[in-house]
Amino acid sequence: MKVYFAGSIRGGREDRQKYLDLIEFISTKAEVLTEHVGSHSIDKNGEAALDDIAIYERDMEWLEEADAVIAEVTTPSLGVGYELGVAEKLNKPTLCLFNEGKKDQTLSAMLAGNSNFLNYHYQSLSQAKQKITDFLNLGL
Ligand code: 6IA
Repeated sequence: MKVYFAGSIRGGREDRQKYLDLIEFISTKAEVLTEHVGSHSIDKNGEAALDDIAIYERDMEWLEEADAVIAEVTTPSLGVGYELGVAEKLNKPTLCLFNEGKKDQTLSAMLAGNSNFLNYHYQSLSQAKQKITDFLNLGL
């Protein structure tokens, strides 16, 4: 099974360690196509091994190839929102994880009100991981 993991890059990297932790967890159960999202070498301004056109084209190919999408959506990101819109149109089973411990963030109505996504509000990473396990076991 192939999973497309989405998380903020230019939207802000403050949750990067969470992305890394979740990606490592998902990797024990499935192939994660987008491991770089948790990478320490990609900061908000970038590592520019690929130009933006190549990044966009490669990510869209991976999204088409994916069996499922898991997005950490606490830090708002245009790129993650775009990927989620494409995932919806491609009918990919999609889990959106939102950290409700972050009181300064509120989930966009475009996700919160969208019944095509499985939206899950977590308080601890262990809750998020349990949801991922359920999603990968039951959601596909
Ligand atoms: O708008 P954002 O940058 O926050 O969008 C983040 C989302 O777009 C992630 O879920 C990625 O799948 C995708 N994405 C954005 N930038 C990249 C990237 N390198 N490599 C792969 N996927 C990306 C960007 C490095 C850059 C800062 C020079």
